[in-house]
Amino acid sequence: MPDLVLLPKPKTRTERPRLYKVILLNDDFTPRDFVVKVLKAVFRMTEAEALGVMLTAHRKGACVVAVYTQEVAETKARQATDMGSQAGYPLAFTTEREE
Ligand code: NFA
Repeated sequence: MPDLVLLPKPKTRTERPRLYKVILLNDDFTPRDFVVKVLKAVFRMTEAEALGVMLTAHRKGACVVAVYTQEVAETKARQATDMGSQAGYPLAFTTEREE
């Protein structure tokens, strides 16, 4: 019996996870400072970052907030949308798969 048998190295491929964008949608009712508060709380943004994202959504209709794996993106979009609902606002975040 040989002491050592060299086996072929298995060819594994580690695929990168698909990423999902969280998108903030503009509406006519949610106060600007409330949107900023939610962005800071859920997405750990600074005041300046949150203000920039809020203003872009306000002007253009929507703005990408951040990119995560599917589970994290969907959870954060739900948490942020829920904060608006709880306060009586139609604030909405959606997720979209990246190309
Ligand atoms: N358009 C809202 C307002 O003028 C602010 C807003 C910005 C709401 C971005 C939702 C998203 N009060």
